[in-house]
Amino acid sequence: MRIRVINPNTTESMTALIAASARAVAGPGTVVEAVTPAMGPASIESHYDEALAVPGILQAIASAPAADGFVLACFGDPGLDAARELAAGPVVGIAEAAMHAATLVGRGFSVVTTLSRTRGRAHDLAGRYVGAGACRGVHACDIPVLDLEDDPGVLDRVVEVARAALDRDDSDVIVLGCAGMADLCARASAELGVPVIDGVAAATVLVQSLVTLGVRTSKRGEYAPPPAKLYTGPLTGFTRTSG
Ligand code: 5HY
Repeated sequence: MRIRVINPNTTESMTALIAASARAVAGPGTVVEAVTPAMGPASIESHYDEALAVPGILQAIASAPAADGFVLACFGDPGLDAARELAAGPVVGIAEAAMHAATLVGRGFSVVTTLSRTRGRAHDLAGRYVGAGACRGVHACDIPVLDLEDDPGVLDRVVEVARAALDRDDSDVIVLGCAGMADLCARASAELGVPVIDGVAAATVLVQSLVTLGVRTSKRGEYAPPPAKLYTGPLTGFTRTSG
């Protein structure tokens, strides 16, 4: 099977980190194709960034008709519903996958994310995916997304925030709130002594399982292909001639 893993921001080095995490859990016969959109924000840290990441994501979906499934590798799960309308195969966001996985291995999880301003989005997604009760808290380490790669103290900082979160939230699982934290997962879990969930790996495994189950996104209702429609200006290329 072929899984296209989309990094919704345009930073290639982050796509490489995401690819390594996805390939580490891909089964024999699963080809992981990690891609960087042709347009969008260098990182996603606001609603504005998220909104403007969506056209690049949809282009990356539309240009892979042969892919069996897709992973949206940004913790805000930007454009998830639109991507499900467009794609035939399953589309899973890393926040969605990580939160579901966390509920399978503990009673309550805490999210450790990058900037404080992204916490609201994580809470909203938790409410949608697993019910507000499962997510006991969302905590920021206040490290910008693109600094995660070169900041030598990032692991210590994430572990420090996670340890405080476990105590404060009385939680027993940590969810990493950014694709750029994927490479910290095993070391953080070893230091904390609790499950730590990397959404990139969790989403890759979930898509792989759905494809193996032979299930795809239902096209009966809300996720039916978008209707034919004219788009203008810079979005002309998104014009749809048939539903
Ligand atoms: C992510 N931003 O996973 C999110 C994390 C965040 O560019 N990739 C990004 O802070 O919301």
